[in-house]
Amino acid sequence: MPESHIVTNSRWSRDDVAALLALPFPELLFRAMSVHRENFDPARIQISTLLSIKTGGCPEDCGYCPQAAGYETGTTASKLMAVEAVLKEARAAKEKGAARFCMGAAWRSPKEHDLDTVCEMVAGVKALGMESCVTLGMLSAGQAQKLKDAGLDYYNHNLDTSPEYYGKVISTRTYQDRLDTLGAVRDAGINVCCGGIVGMGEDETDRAGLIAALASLPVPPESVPINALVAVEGTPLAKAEPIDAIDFVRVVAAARITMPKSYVRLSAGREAMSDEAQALCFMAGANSIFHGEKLLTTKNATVPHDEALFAKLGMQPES
Ligand code: SAM
Ligand code: DTB
Ligand code: SF4
Repeated sequence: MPESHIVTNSRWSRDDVAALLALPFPELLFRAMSVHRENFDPARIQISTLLSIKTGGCPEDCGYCPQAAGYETGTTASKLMAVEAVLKEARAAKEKGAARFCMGAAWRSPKEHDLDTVCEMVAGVKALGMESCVTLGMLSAGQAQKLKDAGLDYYNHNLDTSPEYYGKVISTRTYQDRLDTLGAVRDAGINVCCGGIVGMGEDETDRAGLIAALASLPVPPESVPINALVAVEGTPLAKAEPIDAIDFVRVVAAARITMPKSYVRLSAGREAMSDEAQALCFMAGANSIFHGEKLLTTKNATVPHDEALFAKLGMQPES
């Protein structure tokens, strides 16, 4: 049985998390920093690189997503990349210091022959000595087992928002569908990467609901990506009001306090964030980023900018 199955989770209600989010900011930050220090070296950061292995043309209707076929976003749909082309990118990422290589596909769920190709990619990334992560949409138990057998380390599948706000953003799959996929991944013994997006017009209760849902999974996710919406022209959320930077830091702090042993990843949205806001996120317990010029289809903070920021903050990649 994988070690993660032994760790049982403490339950966090939405009210508990709402109370954390409402704390005076210095108090919240102090609590988050204390929990972070008890569990991690606060000067170390886990570096992941992201590659879109199959872009656009997705049949789902996630209101934030530039890859949904139903929205005019200017994203060009492509076929699944060839294994060798993906491994070339993985080698380049390794040379730039990435410990984990994450591959994303714009699918509702993978077809069997595509899954076989992704399994080859996973095995190739592992052979390079890197950790592997994929995000391919919904999975059955059998598909999760196939990925595990290929050596997959992490599967990313987000709850995205609170159960209550979810229906305002996505109609083509349910919250329960997502929980079922997360269960299949966990049961196959793959580490779970699961988080959400803020800045989609949700209120503080929804943010509390998202963090409570993540922290109350039967076993907490090993990795928790917190995305700030990248508002893309053509998507239903193109005009969403951006989240206030301090409110964003509060969400990161609540994730750190409620999931003390998880990596909290400052994911999409860093390009629009000031150095000071990112520094506050790292103080509040974020200890992982996506490094590289691009996320899946949108711009990320640039590599030289990140390097300068880490040098300023005296922070180093985890080896
Ligand atoms: N299609 C698969 C799925 O939805 O599970 C995998 C890829 S999907 C792009 C992965 C995650 O990216 C989504 O669950 C969502 O949380 C995040 N995401 C997508 N578009 C985003 C955006 N514009 N801003 C922030 N996060 C976004
Ligand atoms: C996650 O939570 N964030 C990443 C990753 N998982 C796959 C994706 C962010 C995508 C941002 C929009 C884009 O670049 O298309
Ligand atoms: Fe498709 Fe994933 Fe985008 Fe939803 S988030 S539209 S499932 S690529």
